[in-house]
Amino acid sequence: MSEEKIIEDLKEAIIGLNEGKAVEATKNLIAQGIDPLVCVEKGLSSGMAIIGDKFNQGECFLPELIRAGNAFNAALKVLEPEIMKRGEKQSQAGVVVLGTVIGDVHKIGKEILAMLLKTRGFVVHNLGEDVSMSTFVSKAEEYDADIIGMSALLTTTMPAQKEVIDFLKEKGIRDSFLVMVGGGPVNQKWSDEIGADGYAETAEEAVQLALRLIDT
Ligand code: B12
Repeated sequence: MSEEKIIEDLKEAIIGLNEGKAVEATKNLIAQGIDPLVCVEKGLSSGMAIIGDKFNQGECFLPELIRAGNAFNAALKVLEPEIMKRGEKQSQAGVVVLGTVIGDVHKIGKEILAMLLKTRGFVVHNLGEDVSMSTFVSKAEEYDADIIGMSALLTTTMPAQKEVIDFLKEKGIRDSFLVMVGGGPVNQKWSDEIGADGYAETAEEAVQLALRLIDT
């Protein structure tokens, strides 16, 4: 079977909300030696984008989003060891505390980012989802983090990224941490507006950003 066909199968499995098929297609892709990041980008993420559009247009609802999310996560679990194996391990690029902001339970993009950061030698403390402002800051202090990474997928939860930055300023420790922000509705303009140190659109770009931030 061709690479395109299996990637299409993976994308279709996400659109079809079929966890079993997503796992099967992922295993086929690994067996064929296809780059796991291509599987994430062209298979899983593009399938999920279509589900998002359908949800937007009222063609599918919350239960379908949940099932698509489960299929995505199951496939990602299969890919994780392969991604880790291929990563260019470096020694201790830096320490990152990463989480999805308060009020927001979207985790898929953050999990991909956590995984990719680990493959590039970052120590990642994944705080999970629905993370409060004080947790971001206290964990960053506790782990002596270089970077605080915040994901927000809802326009209504984006302001929580600003609140964390404002809280750091209030405590007089803004300069102790680099802050990067991301997630669907987030963009460079927002990042500049709230005084973050950087924004990236994809997890791959976020890793490059993290390396750049640490470098400077
Ligand atoms: C799956 C999904 C869900 C699942 C989440 C499952 C899970 N465990 O994560 C569930 C069903 C729980 C869900 C719930 C809701 N959802 Co939802 N969901 C989605 C969906 C379809 C996909 C999100 C996703 O995982 N994408 C795939 C990943 C790989 O992409 P990503 O998250 O954007 O991450 C990439 C980048 O953004 C970046 N990145 C991510 N984080 C970070 C962090 C940093 C620091 C950096 C630098 C980069 C970075 O790297 C990632 C990889 O490249 C999107 C639609 C879409 N197109 O995004 C809607 C979407 C985000 N949801 C939406 C909504 C409205 C909701 C609900 C409010 C629905 C409801 N009525 O209850 C609830 C909110 C629940 C809550 N309080 O959080 C809207 C948001 C609209 C808006 N702009 O505010 C969207 C856009 C759907 C739509 N088109 O309307 N959802």
